[in-house]
Formats: sequence, C-alpha cells, structure tokens
Amino acid sequence: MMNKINSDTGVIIKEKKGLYSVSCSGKEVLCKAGSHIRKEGVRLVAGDRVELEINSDGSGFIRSALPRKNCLSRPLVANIDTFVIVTATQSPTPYLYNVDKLTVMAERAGAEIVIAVNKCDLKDEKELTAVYEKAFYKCFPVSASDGRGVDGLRAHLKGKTAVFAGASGVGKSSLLNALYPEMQVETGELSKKIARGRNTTRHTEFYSVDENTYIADTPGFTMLDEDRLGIDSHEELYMYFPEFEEYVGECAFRGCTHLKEEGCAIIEAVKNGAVAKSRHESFVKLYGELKDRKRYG
Ligand SMILES: Nc1nc2c(ncn2[C@@H]2O[C@H](COP(=O)(O)OP(=O)(O)O)[C@@H](O)[C@H]2O)c(=O)[nH]1
Ligand SMILES: [Mg+2]
Ligand SMILES: [Zn+2]
Repeated sequence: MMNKINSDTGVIIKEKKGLYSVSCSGKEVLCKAGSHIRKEGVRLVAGDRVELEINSDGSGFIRSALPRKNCLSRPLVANIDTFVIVTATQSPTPYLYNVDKLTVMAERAGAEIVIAVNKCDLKDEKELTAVYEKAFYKCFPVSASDGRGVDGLRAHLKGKTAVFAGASGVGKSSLLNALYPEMQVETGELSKKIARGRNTTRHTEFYSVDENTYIADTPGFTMLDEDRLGIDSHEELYMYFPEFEEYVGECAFRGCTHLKEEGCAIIEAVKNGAVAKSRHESFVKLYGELKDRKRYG
C-alpha cells in the first residue's frame, strides 16, 4: 500500500480509457477514479472539479467530484464559463444558422457567450458584429494571421474555463495558437483528417494556460443536431434568444409564437432593426425543427 502524501483539488483536463489527467497546483497528475465513484456510476468529464489524493509515486486518485456549474453534451465538458463561438468573415462563408444553434446550446447551459470574428484580414467584420452585438454578445474581431484583436481576447479569457467551437475551417485552431503559442494545436488539412478519423472517440481536452485558465479546442460541429441542444420543447426556444426578452410581453396576442403573427413585437423589432433578421430566421427554422422532432422523434 502506497502512502498518500497529499490531498488537494484539481480540474480534470482530459480522460482516456478511465485514466484522468488532473491539473492540480500547476502540475498534471494522472489519476484513477476512486472505487466509490465507479460504483456510484458518476461519469467524470473534462472540466470537472475534483478532490484527489496524490500518492508518493506522483500518481493520484479521485476521491470525489465537486458540484457542477453546468455540463454540455457535445462537446462533453463541465463547468464552462465562456463559450467562444468562432466564425470567419469569409472562407468559409458564415453560416449563421449553425452559429445560432451554438448560441442556443450555450444559453441553455448558462455559459457566457462571446463571438470571435476571425479572418478580419480578409474582410471587414462589421456585418457580423452588428448581428451579435444586438444580441448582447461581446464580439472580438480577430485575425489569427496578423494577430489583431488577439491580446484583447486573451485578456478576456484569463481566469476562465472556455471552449472554442465553430465550423471547420474558420480558424479555431489557428486562433488558439495565436492566443497560446505553447498550446501547439494542429491546424489546417491535417487536423481535419485527424478529427474525421477519430470522430467517434475523440474526447475534448483542456489546455491549462495557468492555474485558473483552461481552454479547449473542438473539431467542429458535425454532430450538432437538435437533440444535442438540451432544449425540451420548441415552446421554450425564445428564452434562449436574449434580444427577444424585452419584446415577448408586448405581442398583440397572448400565446404568440413569434413566427409570423400580426402584431408580434419581435417581428416589429426585426422590421425596425433592433433585432437582426438572421437571428429571427434562425429562431423560425430551429423552432420548426424542434417541433418536428417532438412530433416524429
Ligand atoms: N487569412 C486568414 N487565414 C486564416 C486565419 N485563421 C486561420 N486561417 C487559415 O484557415 C485555415 C483553417 O484554419 P484552422 O485553424 O485549421 O481552422 P479550424 O478548422 O477552425 O480549426 C488554415 O488554412 C489557416 O491557415 C486568419 O485569421 N486569416
Ligand atoms: Mg481545428
Ligand atoms: Zn410575438
């Protein structure tokens, strides 16, 4: 029996075949889960805060998991402070419906949302920031290529646990390398191949920037179907569009679905420019998909 020399708390930064890497006092400790955790069937995920004991040989075991602030299912991560949605000004052309599905998922989880508009060296960011600033999301125009905006985003993420998400090719991995050169994320075609080959097994892992800052890349959102958003019903969807909130009580009819009714205050707000048209279009489309899923799913 090994001596337990130390007990401490840490953050799970990755899991592989039942072994957990836990970041603890600036060090990475490889841990097994304690038997009672396994017996209770607790599923530990990246981002979980845990209590661990460190053996004299430097290995550890996880005694318990602390309560979670939130938990996402795709990617499977816990305790996310900030969800960074990366989109490019062009190449690829922004597909706002997918961006909006991500905002809905993150709103549902209760994470702060920021929009990183990358590739500002190729095209002006104003069109995109205009849409998301109306939704009260902080926007960071950045370029992984020329470095603009990178310091501001890094400062914002300090002390937070953050996940980067967005379509393949928008520059998530490049942006992470610009933010944290030591992270050395694979970019471009190679990383796409890796992501595809490992699609079913790849786990999200955090990079520990410092003791309080944890950042994860994700391979894109190929599996972002409606089931993964965590929403129970199309009727609650409007709650995850923060810019709708001040209008929902103002519609002419009680029970307004905000899809196309006469006298809908949200549609009025779209007409006068207070709410972005593309956001309302995403709402209508996602509402339809959630409703169909309920009917047929
Ligand atoms: N012009 C320009 N190209 C970029 C920028 N960021 C990334 N790229 C390029 O976009 C491609 C995809 O980048 P990558 O980081 O792999 O995207 P990911 O799939 O979102 O991780 C690569 O060829 C990068 O060199 C940028 O800010 N400006
Ligand atoms: Mg990538
Ligand atoms: Zn309405």
